[in-house]
Order: sequence, then structure tokens, then C-alpha cells
Amino acid sequence: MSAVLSAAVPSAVKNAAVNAETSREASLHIRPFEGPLGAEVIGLDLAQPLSRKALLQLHAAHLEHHVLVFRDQRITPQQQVNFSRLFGPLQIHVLRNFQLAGHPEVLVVSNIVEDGKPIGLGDAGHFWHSDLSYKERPSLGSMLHAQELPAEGGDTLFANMHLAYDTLPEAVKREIRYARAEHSYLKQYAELQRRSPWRPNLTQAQIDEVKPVVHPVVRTHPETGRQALFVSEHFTTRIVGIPEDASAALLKELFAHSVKPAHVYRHEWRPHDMVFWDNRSLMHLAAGCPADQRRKLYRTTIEGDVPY
Ligand code: AKG
Repeated sequence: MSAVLSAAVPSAVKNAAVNAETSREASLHIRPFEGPLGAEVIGLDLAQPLSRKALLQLHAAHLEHHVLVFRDQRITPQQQVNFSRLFGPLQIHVLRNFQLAGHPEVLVVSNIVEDGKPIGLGDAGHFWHSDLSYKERPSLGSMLHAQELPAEGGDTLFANMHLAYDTLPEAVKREIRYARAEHSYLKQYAELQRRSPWRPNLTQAQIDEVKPVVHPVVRTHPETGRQALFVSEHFTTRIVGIPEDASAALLKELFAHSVKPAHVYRHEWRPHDMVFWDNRSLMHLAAGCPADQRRKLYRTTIEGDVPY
């Protein structure tokens, strides 16, 4: 059994209210992608109740492959919320205006403008990031469920941050072994507002909700024990305790190394795809699509541990 599969099962998964195994689930299997990460889950309908055996299988596959792709899922937002909650409590995004009506746990990621107003966060993934790394307890994982897809573009890229760490030169590993870095939601906010003027000014209460935090630059995955780089161009502002220029140079080097093609999986969305990734192991980026093409996905975000 791999180290990943023998990892302890967290209490959210262990105690999740699930059903007895059904014969329908007997065909469930995991087909890994070629390349640095990712797998497709075959034979599972997320609109149906899940058995504990299936949940444990998904949990192990998520730890091992970091991105799970479920094809052709005809699920409601409530079913997405219910499935997400099997892995932990959900987090609510600071931009409340892009919550799905009646479902505060669902963030609408979309470039669609209706009646002159954006219906969602259109540039959520413009910079490489790990979701909510600017919080004391960043996200364990996120799910995106495709609602409307453009004919052209709109892919999502995922970078394997374990591989990124493992392949660093030994001298850099030594340099960052005990380093800590600040993460701030505000780092790119003005730049994003410049590109997308519909982005609201944050209220003082929102600014207080996203106070900068400091996390280790090399993070230990709480379930597998694997080390991963935990810095991103979207949210990491500086490495603490070293001069500004040295911090900027080191971060630039780490960002560039992290997203080398050998570390990256590109997800080309198909209708009704549901994608569940591990924010403790990955960064991601939205590749973008032509502005005149409609794109809409629903995101749920599961709370994780304080990084160490
Ligand atoms: C996010 O929701 O954090 C994203 O980065 C969105 C990714 C996408 O739209 O492809």
C-alpha cells in the first residue's frame, strides 16, 4: 500500500453521513492521467448517495492524484454543497456579492454580465494561487462544477507543488527550509480592479476579514506528510526576515520554478465536469477565454488546517 493510501482518515471523512454501499458503485474506479497529477473518477454519479467505501476511495485518490475529475455530473448546487461537506466545513468567500442566491457556500466564477452587472467573479484565477492561502486556515480543497463553457479557451491549469519542491536545487531547499512568507488577499487587488473595474471596493469589515497572515514557505501536507512549496504570485507578498530585494528575487525564482511545464496539468473542461483539487498540494490558474464567450462555474471551498 502506498504511503498516500495508508494516511490517516480525517474525522470529517470518517464521520460523514453516508449510505451503505450500492451495487451501482461497484464499477467505481480511478484512472490516473499521464503526467504530473490528476485522475478521472469513473462510474460515480454524485447526484446519488455515496457509500463510506466510495468516500474512502475518493479520499485516498484525492491525496494521491491531487486533482479528481468527475465527468458529466448533473448535480444541483445543493448536491455540490453536500458532497463538498463530506470532506470538511465550507468557507465563504470575502466577496459576498458573488454568492449563488440561496447558497452562500457557492461562489459563482463567471465572466457573464447580466443587466450591466457581473454575475460572478470573472477573474478569480487570473494569477497562480492556492485558494484562500491568505487565511489562517487556508483551503483544504476546492470543487468547481461547470455550468456554461466557452467554445474556445477557458482551461484551468494546476501545478504540482510537491514536484516543484522535490525538484528544487539542494541549495535553494536549504535556503527556504525554515523560511516563512506573508500572504495577503490585497496583494493583487488593485491590479485586478484596474483590469476588471466592476470589482467592488472592499469595505473596512472585508479588509479586516482578510488580514495578512504568515505561513511556512515549505508546507508539510497534514495527511500525507509530503512537503510542498506554498507560495504564489497572487497572494504571497514577501519572505519575512530578509531584505526586500532578496525576498523579491527568491519569490520570483520559486514562482517560475513551480509552474514549469513538467509540473503542470491543463484541464480542458467538458460539459458538466466536476473537478475537486487539493490546495495543499497544488496551485492553479484560469487560462482565460475570449470576452464575448460565456463561462460559468460554481465553486465550493473546503476549510483546511493551519499550515506547518
Ligand atoms: C478559483 O476559483 O480559485 C479559480 O482560480 C477559478 C479557476 C477557473 O476559473 O478556471
